[in-house]
Amino acid sequence: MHNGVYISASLMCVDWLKAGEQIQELEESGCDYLHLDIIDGNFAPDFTMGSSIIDVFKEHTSLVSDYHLMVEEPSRLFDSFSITENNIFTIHQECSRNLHRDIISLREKGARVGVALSPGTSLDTLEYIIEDLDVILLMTVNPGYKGQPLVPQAIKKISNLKKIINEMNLKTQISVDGNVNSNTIPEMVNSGADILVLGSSGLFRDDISISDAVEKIKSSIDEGKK
Ligand code: S6P
Ligand code: MG
Repeated sequence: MHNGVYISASLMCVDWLKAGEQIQELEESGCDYLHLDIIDGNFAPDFTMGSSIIDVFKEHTSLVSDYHLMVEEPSRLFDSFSITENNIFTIHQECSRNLHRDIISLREKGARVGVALSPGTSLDTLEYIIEDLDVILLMTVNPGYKGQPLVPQAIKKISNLKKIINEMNLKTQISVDGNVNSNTIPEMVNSGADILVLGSSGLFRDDISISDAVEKIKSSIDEGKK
């Protein structure tokens, strides 16, 4: 955690041929979470990784798992993942036919429960479940790929959600995912983001090392907190 903000590194943006080294660098640089994107080729295009790959990484890192399931009817997969204490497990509002039931099942498994909203989904859809959530993940790009441009309206959504959380006196954290980097972090943090999901634009870059990128991220967080 840096200045009250958590850094979650998106595994789908790692250089797979150097994955071990890069994960060690993430740990040494002070990242908090390993963000695990699971995509089913249906709710969102393409595929990423399944439990067998994820479990290998889990065994070899001290970073806490931050699951992000972009799959239809996610409850089909709850038993496939080895959820351990303090793991964040996030499912999409748009994907679950019985969202409240899914939230309760995840809590029974010991997860910190998250619900994600795609850019086009209104905050109103959370009205009757918000009190049951530890994390709300706001997608700031459309689910599916790394390297996409920011959906600009998503910034306003962060501050609107923060207002609701404060008015209801909740401890729910706001996570932001998509095009999170030095250009966007100050405004995201200033609007109320608590967890930053870092991918190709902010953390896994060709021009600077992971540790230099983390330093840049930390100073962008400080700028947003001023
Ligand atoms: C996208 C996924 C994300 C990406 C991350 C990419 O569907 O949920 O977690 O991995 O957003 O970051 P960037 O900086 O390439 O947009
Ligand atoms: Mg994600």
